[in-house]
Amino acid sequence: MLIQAIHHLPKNNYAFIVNDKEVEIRIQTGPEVKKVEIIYGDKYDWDSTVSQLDMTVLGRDELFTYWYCRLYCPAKRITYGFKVYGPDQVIWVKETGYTSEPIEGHRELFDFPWVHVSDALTISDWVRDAVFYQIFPDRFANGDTSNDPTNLTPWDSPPTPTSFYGGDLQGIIDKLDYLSELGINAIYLTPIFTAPSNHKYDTVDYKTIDPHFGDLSTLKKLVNACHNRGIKVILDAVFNHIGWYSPQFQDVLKHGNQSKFADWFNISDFPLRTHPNPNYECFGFVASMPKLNTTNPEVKEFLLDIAEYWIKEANIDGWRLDVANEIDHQFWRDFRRRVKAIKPDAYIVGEIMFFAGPWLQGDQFDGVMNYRLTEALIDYVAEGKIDSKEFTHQLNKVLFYYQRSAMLGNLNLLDSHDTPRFLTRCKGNKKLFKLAAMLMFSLPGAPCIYYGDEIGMEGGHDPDCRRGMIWNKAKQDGELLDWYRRLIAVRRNHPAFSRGDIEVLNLGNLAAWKRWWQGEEYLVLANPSLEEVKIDGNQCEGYYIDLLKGDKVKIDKYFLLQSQMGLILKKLETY
Ligand code: ARE
Ligand code: CA
Repeated sequence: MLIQAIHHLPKNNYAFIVNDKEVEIRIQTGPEVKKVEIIYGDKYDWDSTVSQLDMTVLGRDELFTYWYCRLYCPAKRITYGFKVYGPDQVIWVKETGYTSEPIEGHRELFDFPWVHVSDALTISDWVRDAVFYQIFPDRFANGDTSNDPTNLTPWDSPPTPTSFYGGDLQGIIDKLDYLSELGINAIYLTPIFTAPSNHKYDTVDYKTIDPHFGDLSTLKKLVNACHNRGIKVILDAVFNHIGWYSPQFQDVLKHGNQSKFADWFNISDFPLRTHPNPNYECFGFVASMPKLNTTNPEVKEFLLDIAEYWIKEANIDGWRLDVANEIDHQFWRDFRRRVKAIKPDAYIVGEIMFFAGPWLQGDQFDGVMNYRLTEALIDYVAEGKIDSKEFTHQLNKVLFYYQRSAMLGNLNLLDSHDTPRFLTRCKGNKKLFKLAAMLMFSLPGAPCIYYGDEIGMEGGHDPDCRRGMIWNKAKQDGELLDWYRRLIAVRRNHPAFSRGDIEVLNLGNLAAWKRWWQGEEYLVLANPSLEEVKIDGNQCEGYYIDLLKGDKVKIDKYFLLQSQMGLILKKLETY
């Protein structure tokens, strides 16, 4: 047995609170392990409470098998160890190490000392059930030509890094019928505060709406109109850096170390310079985006006040946090406290493209933009670089990375204003694009549609992925729009997809998983390959209904899934 492959540590994603009386425990082993038992009890009453339970396989990746179980712990505390069955050996795993001697007593075991629900990451219902629509305001719809910037680029010509199209908040208000018909129930707007660029990530004034987008009253009107339709609105918090033209940075440029804002930034020496490299910290090497010193209490207060201001003033429903992983954890802990104090169900979602476990422990974010999943879908569906087995491994990794509630609070996306469009990655292959969208809608985490994906918009790297939204019906892809409407309806009518558990299956060269919720069971199958594939194994035999087409389907070991096709099925009791 590969003893070195065995890993467990209390808390994090290996032991976490499910509810006030239940914890989930997970352990990693090598692939050869046949069985794992957990031995657990209350350390204050060990002899009469000690019990044992078989653990279940949660998933596998290329190296490891992950096991889990849920433990009911009425005393709100649990102490535990593991019994691991290898092919030729049985060992017991304790906090102090591995032994071939059976566990006796609790002294050397792992401990989950108390179930404090206040420490747990709980995701609000609306977030779990959300279907987001991401809007880049300059490019979505121009509802007020009187606020247009000068030198507009014509709506249907290709974007450059500096072109303006005239889109604004009134334009979004005008298109709410379209969004309601599509079925989305949440909107994420990239930045809308005063800033010189078209993307507005170089903020000048966090307390005013950029005049090309509208003003406070337009934002209030938009949020109210959305709320009346059951649509939530979140904004982009660009707190890692400020814009070159902000009064604070301008003051430092002018007064150097005599500026009262000198400590708002991290500056190596004065005077400031930008060549050959900036002598102050910034976002990447972008001199026009000086990084804010969020450990300075004045800066922190300035930013936290902004976070509260827009919730109080315009009643927004949460924040997407730009470059969230480059700001200190203490800042985000206070951010969460302040935001949740005024809106307990506000959504806080970080932009983190790497492993985000440390931010998803309950004290900082509700979720992250799940770019790891995006990458797996690109490799598997769009580019065919990995097969079903490898995709399943990647998926299990993404699922195992985080505790369960964080999985449900993540924002899943196929693309965004920072990446090429998914359809373009598929080289225009609609079958593959539809398949990827289907997979995203059937996985845990709120799906987020980047404006225009639903009507077949294409676009390469930034800025090409930021073209003007196509409103001419003749140029919209009606087949895709219909597909998206159906996917959204399936997701919203069947809570298993937004709230339920998931089990990833191994059915040969297919991606497959089960979802279930309150006695209802669902099966998702996908085959992006160029060949028809036969189901391998009998883990899902039975009768189902195809939720996208309405047909009845019988799944058995002879079932063939066509090339570049996917299915979302609901299990039927009888045929
Ligand atoms: C401009 C150019 C880009 C160029 C960039 C860097 O357009 O082509 O790559 O400069 O010099 C905003 C604008 C961008 C602008 C940028 C700088 O929207 O158009 O880019 O400002 O002026 C990394 C970060 C991630 C960040 C992306 C852009 O980890 O946080 O880069 N995303 C946010 C926003 C952006 C925004 C900013 C941050 C800055 O969502 O829109 O940019 O406020 C790989 C890497 C990632 C990298 C990613 C880029 O996956 O692994 O680390 O993300 O590519 O997509
Ligand atoms: Ca306008």
